[in-house]
Amino acid sequence: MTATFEPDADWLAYRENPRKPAYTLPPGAVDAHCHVFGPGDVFPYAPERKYTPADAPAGKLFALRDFLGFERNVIVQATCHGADNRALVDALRSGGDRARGVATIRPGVSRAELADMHDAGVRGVRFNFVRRLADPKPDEYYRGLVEAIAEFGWHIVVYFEAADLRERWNLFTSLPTTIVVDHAGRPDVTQPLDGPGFTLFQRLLREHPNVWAKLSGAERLTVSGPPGYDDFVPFARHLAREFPDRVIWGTDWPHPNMKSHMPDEGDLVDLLPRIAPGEVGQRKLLVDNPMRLYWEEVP
Ligand code: 0GY
Repeated sequence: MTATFEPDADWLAYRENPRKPAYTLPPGAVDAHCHVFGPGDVFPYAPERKYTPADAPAGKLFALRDFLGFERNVIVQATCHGADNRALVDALRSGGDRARGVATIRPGVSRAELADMHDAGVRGVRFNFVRRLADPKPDEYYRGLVEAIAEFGWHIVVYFEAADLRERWNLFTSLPTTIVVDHAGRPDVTQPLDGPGFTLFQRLLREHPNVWAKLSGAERLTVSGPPGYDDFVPFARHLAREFPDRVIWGTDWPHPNMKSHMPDEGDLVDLLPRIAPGEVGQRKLLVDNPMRLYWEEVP
């Protein structure tokens, strides 16, 4: 019997018809943060999930990629699939060399499973510290997983609330791989750039050259709202200017758990020339950096 799933009552579905962005993406641009959900009757959602989404299958993601003008995707395993990476691997295999992935793994994962995911295009694992999405674990839990992936040369993606950075500082600053922080470390955009939260996050990047930032999440972090997301842009622009070789960007399609509004990806893409003014910075953000991280061969 196949499982059927009803999305959460307050679930906002992605837009079927986003507008065409005014900004033309550079050739080879990578959408370096997006997800696939299900479809649930083929790839069931995890029993331990904290939300049930509407399906958002790979075919829709690749159609959006082409419509917006991206060349490639980095698909990040979403927490609603737990550590069952089958939907991700299926999407990666159908995306071919134009897709790479970030998986979720648990202790006990076998070498054969990791090798199969590597073959499909997985190049990293994600540690999620956001409590409404995943139950927190002690640091040792994550250190064990780091050992498991060492031979594959994968990096680690971390997702946390800005207020929790201090608590995990020792873990993050002792990991031996590249660390990519989701959604610019989730700054409080009502605070100034030199407020304590964002200052600590910048210190993480300044003192640790293996730490990168994803400049995504405008729609999640904004208070001022669409289409301009004017309060988020200065935070992303600051990071793009200070750390031009360690920033990447993604649409975050299909925008899980958005409650205030469902963004138009045309608006999100049109933030890019404001986040990274100038051709060189835009190429680094959208092409060179993600290509280095996800498409260069690792040992
Ligand atoms: C995101 C953000 C969220 C959800 C997830 O894996 C997930 O479920 O990452 C969120 O709710 O903030 O990056 O998609």
